[in-house]
Amino acid sequence: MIKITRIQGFRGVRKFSTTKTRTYDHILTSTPAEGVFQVTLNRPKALNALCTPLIYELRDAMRTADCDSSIGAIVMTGSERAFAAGADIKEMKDMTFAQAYSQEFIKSWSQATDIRKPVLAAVNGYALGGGCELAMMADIIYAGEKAVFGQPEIKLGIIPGAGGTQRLMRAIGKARAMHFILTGDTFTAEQALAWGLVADVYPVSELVPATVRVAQKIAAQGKLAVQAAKEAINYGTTVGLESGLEYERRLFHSLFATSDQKEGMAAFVEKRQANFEDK
Ligand code: DAK
Repeated sequence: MIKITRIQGFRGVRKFSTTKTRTYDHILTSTPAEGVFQVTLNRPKALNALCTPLIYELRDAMRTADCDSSIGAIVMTGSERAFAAGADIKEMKDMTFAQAYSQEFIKSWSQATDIRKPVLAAVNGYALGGGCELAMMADIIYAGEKAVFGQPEIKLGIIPGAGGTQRLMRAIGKARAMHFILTGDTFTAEQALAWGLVADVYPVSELVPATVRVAQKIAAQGKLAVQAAKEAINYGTTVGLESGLEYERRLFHSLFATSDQKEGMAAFVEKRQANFEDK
């Protein structure tokens, strides 16, 4: 059951929160700052291995936050030891082709992150296999300095199946992606930063607060412009430059139909803070 609460939104605008006040078995949810929703993977004994029920919970929480007008950005994190050590090997070890194919095994993962609001992954510890793939589904990854990334599926007789071959290659280049996917070797936060997979690296205990601060900064912008920027960047990762530029231009034009554009530019001219109303 969805609890509708009227809350004081940021910049004095009244917002409706539809975020479910429900508890989950494998994730924790919270609102650590104004406009920020946080999902914490919480299967500590299994290093946050991504079993199917966890993925369904993640999908439910993320979608609920996506529909909540008081939320402007989402932080996805795990524990200091593990963001997630991959898909749950114990769950899938006896799976047959027929089961995987008929149930569209793993498809619900991308549904979990296929949302309009920015998702920021805060990665401490292991982000392996499906854990690395889940982080790469986010819009920005920040890492703790002891984070360990990798796609070790080759050692299990399989290959990455939730975007690893495609997203890692786009993020760090073909030669490095080939190396790590074909050997199963892992790489460090420092390497991930140097190669552009992560946006920044923080001391372990500072990672989540720092990520929440960025999320809060994003949440304080107009949601329509944030959504358009995310859409344009993501569209650009799937098409050539000309199509990407055209798409960006159309979205840019469309924002002149919003009150937020009028407000943002008026605020600049009047030397005051903009009061975006997301319309
Ligand atoms: N699944 C299940 N349990 C896991 C797990 C995992 N991925 N990773 C760790 N655990 C469990 C361990 O079994 C252990 O449980 P107990 O034995 O105590 O019951 C507990 O977590 C602690 O792990 P360790 O004792 O191993 O801890 P260590 O510190 O010694 O080692 C480690 C940490 C992360 C290096 C190690 O646990 C490890 O190598 N884990 C597996 C990493 C891995 O191979 N990940 C990739 C999984 S395969 C698909 C799409 C996608 C995928 C599959 C199919 N299709 C489209 C069909 C994705 C596949 C994957 O992600």
